[in-house]
Amino acid sequence: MYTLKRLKNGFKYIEIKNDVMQAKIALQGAHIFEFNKLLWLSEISKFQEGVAIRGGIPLCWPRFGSLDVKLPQHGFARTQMFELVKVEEINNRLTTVHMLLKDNKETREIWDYTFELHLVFNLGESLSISLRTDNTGTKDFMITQALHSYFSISDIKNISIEGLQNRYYHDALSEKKVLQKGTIKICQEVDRVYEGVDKDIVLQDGQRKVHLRTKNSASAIVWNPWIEKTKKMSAMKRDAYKKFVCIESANAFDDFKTIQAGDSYILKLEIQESENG
Ligand code: TA6
Repeated sequence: MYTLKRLKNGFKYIEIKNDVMQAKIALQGAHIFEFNKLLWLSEISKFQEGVAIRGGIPLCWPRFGSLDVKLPQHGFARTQMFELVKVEEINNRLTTVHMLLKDNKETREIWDYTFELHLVFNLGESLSISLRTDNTGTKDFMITQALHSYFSISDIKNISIEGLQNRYYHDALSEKKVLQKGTIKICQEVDRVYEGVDKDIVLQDGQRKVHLRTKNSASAIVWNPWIEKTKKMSAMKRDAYKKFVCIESANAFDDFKTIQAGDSYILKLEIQESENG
């Protein structure tokens, strides 16, 4: 069952429920901002056209980061209005949602390519996202992208992240390339782009485990702004850093993708939450 909702300022999202989950997805940015208790959402996030929601899973496309000065940080997709193509109740434990963004006058002004961007969510025992880029034009184009997932956690001091051991990362703070030794624990600002990612990533939070499995992604970002950076971030309370960690499934930096005219590229992510038992 799903309902199209509209806030007083006209901001539109859909609320989807079935026997195993409740989710909310904004049409702007095809931005899922609730999936059971999996995702963190800032209590002071704006829900306003043209402003990215702070939390959930923002879509970074056609760029991750701010390396292309002609494009906004993390690209324009997260502030573009997507079309709701279809909601399908496969059964009482699985609902799929298909949203679509096509190039338009505004996007062509800053990124002169024609494309279709298809987001398909599988909402059930787990959360799966398929991000398909179709190059519908006559010119090849390059993208970097990320599903910039904010995960809700009990407290930043309680968590550890497995699966990135022995992988190099670009440290955005020191601008150095560093080898990840062992499990990741966070006790300071962390902003790292991991490369050569070829294993599932597991976020451990006490007895709770969040398992990330990707397809066609060889890079991942781990980010927590910690105390000082949080003060500079929009739509974040001062203690927000304690309650979320971003583990972002990406094609970022050297993991960029060149999509030939008429071709497509699909990044897939499946997130499974479980309690150790
Ligand atoms: O993915 C990490 C990062 O690039 C950080 O450097 C920080 O800027 C974060 O994304 C949030 O960016 P945003 O544009 O959503 O405020």
